[in-house]
Amino acid sequence: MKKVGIIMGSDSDLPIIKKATDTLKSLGILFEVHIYSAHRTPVQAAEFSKNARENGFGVIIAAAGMAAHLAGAVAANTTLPVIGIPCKSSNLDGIDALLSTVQMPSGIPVATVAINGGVNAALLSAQILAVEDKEIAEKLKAKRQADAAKVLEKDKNVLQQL
Ligand code: RP5
Repeated sequence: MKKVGIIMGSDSDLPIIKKATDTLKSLGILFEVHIYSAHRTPVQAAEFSKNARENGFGVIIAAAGMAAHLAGAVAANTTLPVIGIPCKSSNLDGIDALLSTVQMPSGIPVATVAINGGVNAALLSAQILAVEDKEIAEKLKAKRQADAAKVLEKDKNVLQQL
């Protein structure tokens, strides 16, 4: 099974990454996590990205806040799919990171999830791996069915709450 590489720009992004790793664990997907910053440790971020494919990764999640250039910098150094998580870590409530992450110029794409979207970043990475991995595809299908069942249960009970 290919692994998911997870990079965050700072340990202050950890609560968002935890949502992603919990989701990947629930699906039995292997991952590796690093704190590599595009501006504080750019060499390590680039080296990880350049070697990611030969090191067994199938997709990379990159989470950063403020002037968030980590996902783009990672994507510049690999042709693996890169998912950017814009993190809310400034007075601008994550809008700064959202625009920085999503507005990649043509040629180097970053698939951007919602601000602090750790769960969806993990699910999207699972869906990318599931293109070639039937076991992951089955687990994703089962999760959707379980999630739908929970909503239908709430639907049954909603009237009693009003
Ligand atoms: C970004 O700047 C990080 O991804 C983090 O979201 C933000 C603030 O970093 P710290 O000053 O908390 O280390 O590089």
